[in-house]
Amino acid sequence: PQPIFRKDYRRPDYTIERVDLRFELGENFTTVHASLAVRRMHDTPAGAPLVLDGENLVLKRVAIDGRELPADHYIVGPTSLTIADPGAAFTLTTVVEIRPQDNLELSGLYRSSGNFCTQCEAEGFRRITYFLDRPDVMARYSVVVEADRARYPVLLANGNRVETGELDGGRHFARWDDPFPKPCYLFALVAGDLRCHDGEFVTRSDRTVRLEIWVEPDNIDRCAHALRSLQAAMRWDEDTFGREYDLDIYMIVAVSDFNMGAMENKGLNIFNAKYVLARPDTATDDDYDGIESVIAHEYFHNWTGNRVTCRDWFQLTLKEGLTVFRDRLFSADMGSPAVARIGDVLGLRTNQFAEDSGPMAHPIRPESYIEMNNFYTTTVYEKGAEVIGMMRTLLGAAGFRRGMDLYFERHDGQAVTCDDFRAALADANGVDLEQFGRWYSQVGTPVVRARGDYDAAARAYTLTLEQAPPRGRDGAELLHIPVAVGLLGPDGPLALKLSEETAASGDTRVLELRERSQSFRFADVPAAPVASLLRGFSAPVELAVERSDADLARLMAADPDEFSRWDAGQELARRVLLRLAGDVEAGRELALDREFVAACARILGDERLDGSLKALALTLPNERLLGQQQQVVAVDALHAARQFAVQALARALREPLLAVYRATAPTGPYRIERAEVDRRKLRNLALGYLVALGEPDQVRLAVEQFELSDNMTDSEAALAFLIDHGGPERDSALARFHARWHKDPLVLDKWFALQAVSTHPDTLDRVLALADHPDFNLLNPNRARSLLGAFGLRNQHQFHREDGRGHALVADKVLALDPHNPQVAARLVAAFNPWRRFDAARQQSMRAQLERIAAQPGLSKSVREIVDRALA
Ligand code: B3K
Ligand code: ZN
Repeated sequence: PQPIFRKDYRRPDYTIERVDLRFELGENFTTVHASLAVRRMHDTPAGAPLVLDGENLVLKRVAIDGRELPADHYIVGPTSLTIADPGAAFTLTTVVEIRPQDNLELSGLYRSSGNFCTQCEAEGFRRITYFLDRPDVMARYSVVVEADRARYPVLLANGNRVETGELDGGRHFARWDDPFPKPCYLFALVAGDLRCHDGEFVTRSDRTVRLEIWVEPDNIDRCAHALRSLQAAMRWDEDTFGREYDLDIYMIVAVSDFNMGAMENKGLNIFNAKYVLARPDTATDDDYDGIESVIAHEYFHNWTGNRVTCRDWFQLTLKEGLTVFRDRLFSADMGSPAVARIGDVLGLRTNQFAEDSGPMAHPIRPESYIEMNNFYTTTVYEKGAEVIGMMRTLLGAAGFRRGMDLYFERHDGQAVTCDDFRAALADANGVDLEQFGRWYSQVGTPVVRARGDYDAAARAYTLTLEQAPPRGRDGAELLHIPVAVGLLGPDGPLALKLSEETAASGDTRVLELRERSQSFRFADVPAAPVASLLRGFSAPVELAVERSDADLARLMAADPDEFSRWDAGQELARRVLLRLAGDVEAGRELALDREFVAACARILGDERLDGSLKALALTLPNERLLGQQQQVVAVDALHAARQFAVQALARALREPLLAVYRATAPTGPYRIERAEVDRRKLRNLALGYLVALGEPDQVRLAVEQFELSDNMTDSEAALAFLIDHGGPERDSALARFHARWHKDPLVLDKWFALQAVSTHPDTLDRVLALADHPDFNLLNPNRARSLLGAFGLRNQHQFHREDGRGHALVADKVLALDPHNPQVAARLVAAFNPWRRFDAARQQSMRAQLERIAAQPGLSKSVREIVDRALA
């Protein structure tokens, strides 16, 4: 397959203004009637052919303005329908047959739990009917859905339901009209036996919007949190960005087979059930948060994505980076901003930094792709959100809002580019974002070096910041980087005064680094300060600065920026763990740094910190993050070092940890509220350390918690620790959990995932056995991810076993899945991307698996693209 390049963008020759669809849904096949009002673009030469996209369609009829098209007027190719010289404006009618029941790719129209549903982004609509399947073709849709009434009592599509009725043979229909022009990737249809949890929202201009959450009948008692989240998101977007919802109805449907998290189809979101369903006994605190943020994300797309959409798929971050940024602002407002930010940054560093330094590295606005679905990446989403966040930091909250307002004013109803967005921000504020624009085209994580000089006589502190290109990418152009800085004096944070300023104010300054190297001079600094750099993680860069462990300990204790306190602690922990890994490799005796233990003890006892922040601060950096800091990832030594540190910390802090565990016992039934979440986070952190001691008394605490808790947060945590511990307690807990939950897919996914991420040395054998478990189903994306995704992408130590058995297992499953669901297989095969980062034996093992996959005849273009890039 040939790549498609951003530079080759051309507007379409024809556009489609109106779409009338009729779906006759059936058990053996589905017939799709389409009437498209097509118009030739004014500068398209007369006679230019109309080339429509289509995939896996059986064409039954094609007519123009009601007249059958003679066979020599069109050509049906494997992925297209070409019509010679169709005219300047006409109605094209096609009738095609499709087989949703055989659609295991879960792209286009498919079946899940017996119901019909769709997924069209990025290029699934062409698997439903012949169309100009590209986001810059925006049309008004009218859709009739016909189906058997008994099996499919509920018939949904985008927009407003304008007509329903009975048909012969026990069938019925519904007609839906969507008044807003949209690209076809936002088309959606659902038919099935579903129940509705409903509510409403009154907009600020006093319109009542009906809210409907549709689920399979058994799940009707798990929708309340999703509805509340939706209402909160609607209110927040009005308050924060002045954006009001535009239709009279907003629907969300939860399905069990879904390739990703959710989809923002106009007025009819379709969701992975994982991001809708929650009940205290089935969903954890983190699940509740995940639901809140994904519901909000899809809702926010109504303005950033749907009303204003992307001109072409290279612009994906226009809607995704921006919408992730918006859902993060929302989550920060709903809960703890510091906790939210720490979570974002952990994810960015663990996943995005790794992607950006490996074979799949690409700019947030890619230059080329073979399979677009491979570019729904952490770079486009999360780094894209960081880029938006930097512009907000540079413009300030009010300036950013002005820019957003102008963006909507200029582009409502259009399909636009990232440059259009940046221009709106710049124009609304009269600033120049030209240099900043390079963030859209550069690859890799830039490095910012910092050096401080204190001049006691002048009472001045000079901070020199320097930017260096990402590792291995010399020649990269200079970026515009906001670096938020504070200074810590002996008695705490200093009020800052840059030498050009007249008076000191505030304790944070955003310095704008635009040159290779720039110096910033702070005046009236009474004593040598410790600099707190990149507060709030003000730019997605790697910070290189020489700091003593003592400086870090001081930042950890006294930085007023909660994110930076956490970050300083993590850096200290990283150093301690990397030194320990060195000791492991050199065969030296291991001992945990006393200063580090003391710092951890202080955090545990710090009254100013809430439980969630304590838990985050006391969680040691994961093995993947640690590996990124090494030339060659020392898989076993890192694992041994981290395991040792956990146990040593638990030994040193046994009594305070026990005290914390006792003091945080629940005092009533589960409640999903901030203080309670904090309490559970801290309690489970303490339990994890205690169980790691391996002592019967502590293991018993976990067994009791597992057996007595009334909620999934506490039982899942206890189960995870028991799995790592092993032994009979593990087996009996797993058996009980399975017996209780095996009919509940989302909970059973946890049962698989916990075993796949375990640190226990027998994990690989257990994962192998689980892959043959009767409840395992490779074709269900959630289940495949829960076992294989968790193992291959999150369990560094077991996946990268030296004997290569972990690699072989994942490669086998990639090959087994690829013929059915290439999108999910492509996500899984990415586990091999970092292969060059490992030692010779592991490199050879991974490379051999990549080559085996590459040699597979008929490999999908999705997996082929990833594997070819990895081997290149
Ligand atoms: N826009 C969808 C993702 C579509 C992925 C296509 N492979 C969900 C989201 O980001 O909101
Ligand atoms: Zn999105």
